[in-house]
Amino acid sequence: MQFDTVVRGGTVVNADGPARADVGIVGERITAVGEGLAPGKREIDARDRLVMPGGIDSHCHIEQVSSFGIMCADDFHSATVSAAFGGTTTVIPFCAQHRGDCIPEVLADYHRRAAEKAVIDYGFHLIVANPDEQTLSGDLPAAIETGVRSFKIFMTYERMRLHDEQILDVLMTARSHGALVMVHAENHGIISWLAGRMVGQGRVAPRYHAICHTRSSEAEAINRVIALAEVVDTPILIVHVSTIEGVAAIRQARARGVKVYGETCPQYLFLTARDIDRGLEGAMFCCSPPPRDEAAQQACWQGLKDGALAVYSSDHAPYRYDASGKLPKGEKTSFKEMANGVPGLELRLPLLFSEGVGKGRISLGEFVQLTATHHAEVYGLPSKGRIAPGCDADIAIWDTTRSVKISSTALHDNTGYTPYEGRALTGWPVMVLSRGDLIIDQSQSPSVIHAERGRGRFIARVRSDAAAPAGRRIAEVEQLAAWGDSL
Ligand code: DUC
Ligand code: ZN
Ligand code: ZN
Repeated sequence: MQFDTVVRGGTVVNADGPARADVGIVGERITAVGEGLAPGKREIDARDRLVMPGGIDSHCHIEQVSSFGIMCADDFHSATVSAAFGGTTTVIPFCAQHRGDCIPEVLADYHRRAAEKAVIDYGFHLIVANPDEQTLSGDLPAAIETGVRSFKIFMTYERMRLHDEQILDVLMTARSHGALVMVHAENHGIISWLAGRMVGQGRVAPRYHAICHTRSSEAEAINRVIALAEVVDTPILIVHVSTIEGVAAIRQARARGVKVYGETCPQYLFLTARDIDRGLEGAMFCCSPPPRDEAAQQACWQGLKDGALAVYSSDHAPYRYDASGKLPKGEKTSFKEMANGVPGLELRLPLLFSEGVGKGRISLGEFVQLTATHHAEVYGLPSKGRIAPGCDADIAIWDTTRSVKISSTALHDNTGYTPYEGRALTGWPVMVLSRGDLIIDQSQSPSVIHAERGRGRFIARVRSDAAAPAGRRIAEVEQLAAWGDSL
């Protein structure tokens, strides 16, 4: 069979490491990987380049209203264009239920907006803020049936947080229907009590945001939700882990057989609380949890190396540094009023490549695992995250020698700033293919995008092994079972 495209002469990198190979593509799929493939109708020269799976960003907020009621700065077009320029070919943003929202309407609304605008493929997680009977026994199982196989729940944020009994309810529903629960784990009481005191004392600058979101608040919440998950033997994924204690808690639980996965993000590897400590402009670095210190960065790198942290996502939550986002009350905005979040879709991979692979902290195979393959495995995307026959031809071709000085003016999201302004990175995704289409070409200047609005497709995700119970019950529950009771 003649190939439509052959990516020729490059070094293909999968989770198990690099190998010299050509990649043959027919239609939207990879059909062959090997040396000396027959000519294709189109040939892409990948000599001296790395040929890697396009990134999967399994944690990003797109065209979403936050719990503070603020619409983020990117819609499905600007966000997915930005992702593609950064080498990402699949995103899994959130459909957000706010209290009082009807889940089928929420899902239909996000589907409609994404279908009109996305330029790369996407799945959805569902944020669950109101786990009532209708949600638990009707809406969540129905959402799972449509391929929305993960929920995010919050242990903090006044308008989103669930208490422990509600968390157990959501876990049981996920267990019964094969979905994965993602958890924003921070202790609400610690944060809100400290914030109340700070504001009462007139301490309202962004730096107090980092002070109130203590390390202990993350550690307590991670340990508590692991305990809850253990009671009902239901896998969980802790998102945006930022602390030494958080990484350690996940590692320890995994060592005793609990199915708990961890995620970290660029802001916890490349920023610290000092970035927030620069007056009002610190708002541009405020996210929850906040960046910490160098020791916490080291712990996150170590977690990525040893498996305590399985995935590296952006938590892209773009808010402009103006009244529409970070500063609803202008210069008088207190840290409690500003939108939480930092942009990161476009720079997620270049930052990890340059600082991780380039500085010898991780191998090429680990880079692919953390940015693509593990996301596909954990979230049930069997056709994504690998360069192998049968997989979608979602490919990023990297020039490992290209040096780039980061400037927000060269980025494609709508945030208007980047927390990484001025940094020098080495290594850049110069060509990006999505289901066989060459959608981004940055191999020459000016760079070109060939991606129509709406070409991205919704991917219904499958039940993943990661979401299956470990088959392990803690002693107290075993005792219940022995008495003939069940959960
Ligand atoms: N924290 C979140 O939980 N979500 C969006 C951004 C942030 O900082
Ligand atoms: Zn969160
Ligand atoms: Zn988030």
